[in-house]
Amino acid sequence: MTTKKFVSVLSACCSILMYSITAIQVSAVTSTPRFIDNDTNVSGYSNSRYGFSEYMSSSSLYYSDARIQNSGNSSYSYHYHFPTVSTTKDNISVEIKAYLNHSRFTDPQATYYASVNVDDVYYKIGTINQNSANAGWNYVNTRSFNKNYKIQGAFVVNEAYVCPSGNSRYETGADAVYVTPSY
Ligand SMILES: [Ca+2]
Repeated sequence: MTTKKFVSVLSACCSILMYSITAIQVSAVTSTPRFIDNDTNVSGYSNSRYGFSEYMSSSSLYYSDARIQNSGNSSYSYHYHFPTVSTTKDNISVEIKAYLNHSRFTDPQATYYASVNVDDVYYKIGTINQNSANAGWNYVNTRSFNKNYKIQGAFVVNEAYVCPSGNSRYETGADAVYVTPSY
């Protein structure tokens, strides 16, 4: 191969490489974190609940407050509503983090759910042992959803909630959460 030809091939390879990099940048993932606290206007979003009637205050809690419920009834739930994150892309993942920092939060299997479309169905994102959790922010889990979960051609994420495990020897805490849809 002559030097001229080699330069020409090299140049073509560079062009393909640059094109590939551009293509990767175009398909970059968009992450939209939503922060929601309980009961306060600190996050600007709203809450609703079944059970979780006890309101607690402590300096260790996020914004000094939380809600708590005996873990015996797994049909109770504490809900975090937030502005809709929507996409028509064919895949989405939802990550949940929970702020846990109180000795009464002992549920070994607190379960976190999120909505992913306009239907009234919520999907389990993950569980966490609130008793052994770090004092502060804890990663719960990330779950991915394929296009079969889309309704009316879109993913629509605007709510998450936490449920007790069902074991009445413990208590489930509901303090601040981060819900991050990525697509
Ligand atoms: Ca709080």
